[in-house]
Amino acid sequence: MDRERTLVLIKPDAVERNLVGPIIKHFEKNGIFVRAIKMTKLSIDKAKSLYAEHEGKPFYSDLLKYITSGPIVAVIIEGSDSVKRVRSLIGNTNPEEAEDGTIRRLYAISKQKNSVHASDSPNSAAKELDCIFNTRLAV
Ligand code: 3AN
Repeated sequence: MDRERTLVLIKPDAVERNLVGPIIKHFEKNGIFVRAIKMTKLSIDKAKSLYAEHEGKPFYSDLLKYITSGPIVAVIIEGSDSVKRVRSLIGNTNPEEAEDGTIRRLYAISKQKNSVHASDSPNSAAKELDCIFNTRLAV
């Protein structure tokens, strides 16, 4: 699909360390197109909806605390095969296992403070974009 959309979140650890510019630049220099951007702070309800699949896991409550701890930057990406391309640019969840040159390898601190989120399928992208940007109504 030519204009496939996906969601990227630049997480609190990266916003706090002034990494919004470098992360967006990393996408753009790899041919990824930004369609919309907003800075926001996730409510606990939105965080629960975003991370519903992790409910019950040992790191779940820390994850909710962390992702709601400060501002994030939410980005709509649009372009051919964007879900896969963006996932490959961000790298493995664990920065120590992420390939050289990926965003998480370059900037992430830990598995939890791993600087960026990106939707893992077109289906999750649709749900997550709606959760953060109300895309059923706008954009
Ligand atoms: P990804 O973001 O690479 O798709 P998921 O969906 O497995 O990874 O995990 C969602 C988020 O939960 C991660 N980005 C990370 O912040 C957190 N997380 C995942 N696994 C762990 C873990 N073992 N310990 C702490 N946090 C974790």
